[in-house]
Order: sequence, then structure tokens, then C-alpha cells
Amino acid sequence: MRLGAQALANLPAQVARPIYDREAQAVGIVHIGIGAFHRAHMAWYTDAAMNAGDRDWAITGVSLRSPGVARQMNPQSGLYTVAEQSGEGSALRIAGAVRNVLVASEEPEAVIAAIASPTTRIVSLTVTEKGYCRDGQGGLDFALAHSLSFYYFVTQALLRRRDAGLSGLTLLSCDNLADNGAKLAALMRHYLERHEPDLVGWFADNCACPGTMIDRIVPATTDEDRAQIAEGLGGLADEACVVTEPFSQWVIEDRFAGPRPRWEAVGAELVADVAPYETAKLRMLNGAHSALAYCGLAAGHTYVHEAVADPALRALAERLMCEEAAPTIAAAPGQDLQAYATLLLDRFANPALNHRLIQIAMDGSQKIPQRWLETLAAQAAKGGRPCKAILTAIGAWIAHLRGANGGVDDPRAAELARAAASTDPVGALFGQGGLLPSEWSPAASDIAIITAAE
Ligand code: CS2
Repeated sequence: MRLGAQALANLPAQVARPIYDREAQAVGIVHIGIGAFHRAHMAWYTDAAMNAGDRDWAITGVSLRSPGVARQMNPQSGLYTVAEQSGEGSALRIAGAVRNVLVASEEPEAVIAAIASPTTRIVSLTVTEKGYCRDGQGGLDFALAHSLSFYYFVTQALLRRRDAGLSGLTLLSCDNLADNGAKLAALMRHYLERHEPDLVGWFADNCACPGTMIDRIVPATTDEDRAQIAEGLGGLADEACVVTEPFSQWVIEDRFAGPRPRWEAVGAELVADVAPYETAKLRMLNGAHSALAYCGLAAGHTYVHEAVADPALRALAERLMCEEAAPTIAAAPGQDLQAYATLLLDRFANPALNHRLIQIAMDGSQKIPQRWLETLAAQAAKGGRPCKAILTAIGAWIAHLRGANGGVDDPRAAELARAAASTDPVGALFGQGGLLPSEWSPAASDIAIITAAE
């Protein structure tokens, strides 16, 4: 037996489930990139908002290429389990906000029609850093942003909305990019300028791209997780379940083009400026995560909780967060960065998550600029000491690019491998003319630290 609308009534009593009439909800959100993260985060908040009485925010999920998630979720009428796991045990909740999943490569017209539908008010995105199709300078790479990118589908739907006299949309980036809302707005404008110049003004006047800070650790679901969750569901199989930590945070810039769910009623924070939260999250949480990934793999670890239990790596993560990243962040009133670092180390130590270091090591070229290079640039600008922890992590990344941990999963893998194998890897990768240009140019003392770690 498989989880689905019919099976809800037979679930064990301790499993929480939707208490609203799912069939009666209009689709208000189209979400592009419906992976495990969206299901454990935004769709989970939206489900909670509907449990609290909000209405008509059902979600149509879109996968751009792979039919995998649609095959998992559609036979379950969009239902799936969120398993919150910690040392204390596991809590299961069935989330009901997702109505259906479309596969853009198989049914492009249905995707455009969903975004153009009058009830849709929000198009949200978790397409990962590489899904924004940026070139090395951060502008739009038009060759990458071809017809199977979100740019194409959103643009086609916006044309229909404008021509039908419908409202514009809120485009909500839920990816780990610095200044994600403003970046999305600028990239969308570049795309429109090239492909639909007549739509540029309408887009500016009728759409909004608020910034967000999104946070929840969501490891890839394994067969073992699925087996354990099936047990908790009284034997029902759930192909779409996700495993996550109890912690969750969502800070959203309160600047929508139209209505939105009352996410603030279920724990999200709606603020005027997300920058302090987003910068702290990217430079501290994600910065430490990537450092633990490359240095942890080099030390022979598999999971984050193992790496952070290694005293040398724990000290490295702590130093990166407290001494290198935190001093570069202008904290918001009441934001305590030292307490944040302590909480992060506790979250990383969660023994029940089995978060693989190799999962975090993916796509380094897309992650390292906002996680490490911005800290290095800010420290250099104020004449700070060398950032030993980040520089050590860069050394471990170069070793990773040279194949120390097997294959390299990164959209720029080939050019990165060439740069890492060259006689001057630091020069080929960083500084003016490097593959990851930034405001930081390595000094001789930096290179000594990097080289020692390689
Ligand atoms: C991780 C993030 O895979 C990665 O690169 O650093 O996915 C991290 O777990 C999330 O951003 C936590 O909110």
C-alpha cells in the first residue's frame, strides 16, 4: 500500500496530517525545482499556514527536466511525509500543500498555463545556484538560459498574463545566493531585454522579487530513510518522503506584488531587510558547511556530524564562523552572531541526519563566492589578518578538484580541473582573471596557507 488521499484515514494516530480540505484549495503558487528542500521548507510552511486556516495556496510543483519527483508524488496525490529527526527521535507529519508535479521537458504548455492561471500569485524557485544560468561575472549566460530554463517558462506566462489583463506575480527565490531577490530581478530583466523587450516595463511595474533567507538542513533521502518512515506510517510506502532537522528558519522581505500566505502565523519572519540574516547564513552556516565538506572528506569522514566531532575540524568551523565571517557582518538589532555560531555547531552535530559531506561538496564553483570569497574580500578591505580557516578550506577544495575524493560534481568541472592542475592553481582560480573573480586577491601569505592544505 502506498501513501495517498485514500490512505490518510488509516495512518497511526501520532502522525500529523492536513486538517483542511485539500481538494477545495485553489493553486496559488507554482514552485519550480521541487526537490527535497522545498518539500521540507516552503511547502511545509505553506501546509502549516493552511492548517492554521489560510486558504487557496495549494502548490503546483515543476521539475524542469527529471521526471523523478513527479513519479514519486503524483501517484500519492502530492502527499508526502516530513520526518524531523534528532537524537531524541523522529516526528512524522504528512504535508498536503502540493497538488501535483509537472515535468517541464515533457509538458511545457501545462507549465506555462499553470503560471498564467488567474489564481497563481507566486512563482517560487529552488533551482540551486547553477539554475540561475549566470556567467563567470554574475550576468546572465544566454546560452545556458535556453528554452529549458525557468526564464523561458516565466516569460511565456507573463506575456499571457499581460495580454489577458491579469495581475503580475511575485517571483520568490529560495536559493542560497547573496541578495537572491535583487539578483533574480536583474537576471530576469536581462532575459526580457534580449527576448521580450516589450515586457520589461510591465515586469518592473507589476512583478516583485523579494529577498529571502531560507534555512533547513535536508539531506538527500535514502532507501533506509524510506524504510524507516514506512514503518512509522504503519507499513504505508512513501516514495516522496523527506528527512530533516527540527530547526527551520525563513526570513522574507515583505515586498510582494500581490497576496501571499500568512506564513508569519507559522514561524516565518517578514522583515524590511533580509540582508543581515542572509549574509550571516551564507558566510557562517554555508561557509562552515563547505569547509567541513572539503576538509572533512580529506580527513576521511563521510557525514557532517562526524566531521564536526573531529576536534581539529570543529575548531576550524568555529574559527571560520566567529573570527573570520562574523566580523564582516553588520548584525541586525537583536541578532547575536556568537549565539548563532553555537546553535549552528549543535545543528551540525545532529547524529540522526546522516548529512553527507559529498552532497555539500557539489557545485563548489557556484557556492564558494558567496560562502568564502565575500568574507575574504571584506576582511582584506579592513586589513584583517589572513583567514586561516577559509584558506585551509580553499586548499582542500583544490585537492578535491584534483580528484582527491573521486569525481567532481560541478557544472564547471572540466575548466576547474584544468585550473587546479596548473602550475599556479590559486592564480588560475581566484583574483583578477581567475575562474572565480572576486574582490579578493590572494597575497603570498594566503597562498602559503592554501598550499599547505593541498
Ligand atoms: C548545504 C546547504 O548542500 C549545501 O551546500 O550547505 O544545502 C545547507 O544544508 C542549507 O543551506 C541549510 O539551510
